[in-house]
Amino acid sequence: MNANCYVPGDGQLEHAYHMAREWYAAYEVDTDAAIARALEVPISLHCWQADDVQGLETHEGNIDGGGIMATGGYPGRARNGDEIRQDLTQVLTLTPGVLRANIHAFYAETGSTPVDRDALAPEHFARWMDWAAAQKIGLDFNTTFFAHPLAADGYTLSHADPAVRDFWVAHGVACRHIAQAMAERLDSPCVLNHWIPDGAKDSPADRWSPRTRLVASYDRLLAAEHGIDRARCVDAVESKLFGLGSEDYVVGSFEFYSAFALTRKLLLCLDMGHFHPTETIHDKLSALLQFHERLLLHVSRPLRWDSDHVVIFNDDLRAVFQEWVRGGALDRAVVAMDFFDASINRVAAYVIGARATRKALLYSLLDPVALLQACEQAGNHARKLALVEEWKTMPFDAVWHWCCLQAGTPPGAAWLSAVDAYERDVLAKRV
Ligand code: RNT
Ligand code: ZN
Repeated sequence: MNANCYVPGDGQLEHAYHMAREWYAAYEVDTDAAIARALEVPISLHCWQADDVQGLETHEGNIDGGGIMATGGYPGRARNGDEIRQDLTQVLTLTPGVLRANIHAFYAETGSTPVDRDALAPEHFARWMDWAAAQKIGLDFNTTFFAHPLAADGYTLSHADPAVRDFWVAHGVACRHIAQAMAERLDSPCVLNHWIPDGAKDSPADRWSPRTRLVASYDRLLAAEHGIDRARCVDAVESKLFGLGSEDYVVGSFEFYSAFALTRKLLLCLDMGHFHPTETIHDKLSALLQFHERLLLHVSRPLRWDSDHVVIFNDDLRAVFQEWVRGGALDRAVVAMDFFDASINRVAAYVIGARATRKALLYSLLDPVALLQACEQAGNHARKLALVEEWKTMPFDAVWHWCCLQAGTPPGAAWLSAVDAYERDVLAKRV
């Protein structure tokens, strides 16, 4: 197939855009403004799609992954930090708009000397920071409370053994210093997300003590005495409904963290896969944002369970961003991706997910909010519904292609040629 066959030439795309712009303008929607705004919102690219959430530590034997599991054996998995960065660099060139990179603590590069999680320091992320500086992007960070012998029985910060809790509190504090260093070096606040796997497979007789201990551990981890500047290191906490091996009880549940984040002024993280299978998160935004200043979003795609499928431009994603836009609250959204698929080209997986996220942002910014809300206020619900329906077939693709071109990235599916070449020249050689 001809590499250029995926899209028409730029002249035709421009023509199509001008027609689309007029069409939207008839409904008082400014497509130029929507494109500019959509490109501004940072999307944080998770480093863990490149290597199937393996991390860069070396462990003896099998280590429990805390219920996180990438399935599939497609060739080309990144095997070290350089390969992950090489893959992410490729993704940056194919995804329009402002991007960041999101690093997990177990992607530390400590040379030949293993450094345990409680002793990690900014120097172990020097290569990540140098790379981000060269790419002119910011970094976000994550504590890694899984894939470690001290997490093997399924409890970390809420563990019954104080020595285990101490270790993980020390890990959290170490990560806060690292996040602060990343923020300083790159001159951009670093979101530090905390997710723990803690929970029980079946019928715990005591649901109370682990939660009480979890509050105490986090309070130690977040204590002022660590001297962390919270404008630089922005701590976030991520809730979950269940995990593999914690089906019955998760200590850090949604209720736990929504109250905890509010009382400690933390960012609450909503992962799209961390709710009941038919429960979507868009309706939660207007409720939570009455009380929370901002929310962190883990853009993911649960298929029947928290399966972390590659994100696509589907109803759920559109509904989430539409809510933010309709509430005039897009500046209160912090957007990060969280999915992993080892069964397809991993770089393509990144590009599909990141472009779908940007596309959903753009789509939401083209929403005729004022018109829809006016119909609703006037009691004309049929008109509102008709417009909602009409919107599904507006010439959105012309605006999206133009958005890609404005950002200097390939329109349409033209990015596939670059990924094909990258697979041939780089990924296929990783054996
Ligand atoms: C796990 C959480 C968490 C992880 C990453 C790797 O269920 O979603 O965000 O996916 O920290
Ligand atoms: Zn997540």
